[in-house]
Amino acid sequence: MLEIRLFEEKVYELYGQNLVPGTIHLYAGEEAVAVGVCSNLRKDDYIVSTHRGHGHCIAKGARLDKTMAEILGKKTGYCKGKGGSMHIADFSIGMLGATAVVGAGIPIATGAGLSIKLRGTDQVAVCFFGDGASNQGTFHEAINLAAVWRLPVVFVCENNLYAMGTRQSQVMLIENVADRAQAYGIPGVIVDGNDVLAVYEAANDAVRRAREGKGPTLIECKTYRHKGHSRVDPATYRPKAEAAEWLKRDPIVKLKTHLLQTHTLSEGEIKNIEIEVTEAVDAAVKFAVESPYPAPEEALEDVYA
Ligand SMILES: Cc1ncc(C[n+]2csc(CCOP(=O)(O)OP(=O)(O)O)c2C)c(N)n1
Ligand SMILES: [Mg+2]
Repeated sequence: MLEIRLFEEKVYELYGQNLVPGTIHLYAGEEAVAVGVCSNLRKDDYIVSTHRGHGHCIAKGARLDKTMAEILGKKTGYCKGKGGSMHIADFSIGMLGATAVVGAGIPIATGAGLSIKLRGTDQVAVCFFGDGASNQGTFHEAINLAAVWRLPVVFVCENNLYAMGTRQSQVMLIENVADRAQAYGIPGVIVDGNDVLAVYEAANDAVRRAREGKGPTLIECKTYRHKGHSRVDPATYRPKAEAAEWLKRDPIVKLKTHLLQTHTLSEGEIKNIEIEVTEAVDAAVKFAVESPYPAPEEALEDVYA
């Protein structure tokens, strides 16, 4: 979680230095979702991400340096610098891709689930998406098919209360996205998305069910993004008291407190983790900044297979 947090802080800094082409959507504040879920996955399991995907990549085992290089549009990035922040994919770790099209990843996860079933393996496909995406037609179609065919898919809704500047209550008359699971006859689970251990437990049950051939689960993680929707959005549409309340529930502080209180880790051990992670992120930034851009004549390479 700390790797993701410090990575995102660097992305924000580099964006301010005009080193990031396009836009960015930071995952800071939502780290417990990606980490709690992906800690249950094997390398050969699949995930499908969103426009807010850096944290999903890192949690699934992507390298920090190649991820940062891709975000900076460098040749050494996961997609040779031609995808950028919203198009990072690495099939070798089961990261099927981020997508800029809201809701588009949900049927891709169902497709991955169908592929697993047809090949007869015990892999699992996990789909991350937002509260906003849950109002797209793709959500309903893809979950219904996955339910009917009992596909090994875990649908993970990251409900951060907003879709850009639109509050969930303006576009949904229900409070819980998980309640929609009933309509497809699958379990719907609500979990504190800022509590990594709670997310881990919920995902553990869902992944086991999927591997055992019992079909999909919809998990709704209640969370909050620390920054605005994208770029330098100051998020003035969010009530100050609401933001302050959620900032107090920082998932990293929450876990740190738990680890100290249970004497799982000492202050010194936590400090060492912080130093180690800071160095790893700094090294990734150095690698990315110093890497070359792809040459103009490479523009059409890899476009057609
Ligand atoms: C099909 C589609 N419609 C609209 C947009 C513009 N758009 C980009 S992100 C976003 C909000 C998505 O909200 P949510 O699914 O809750 O994810 P979050 O950004 O909160 O993580 C919208 C409307 C888009 N990229 N694609
Ligand atoms: Mg949202």
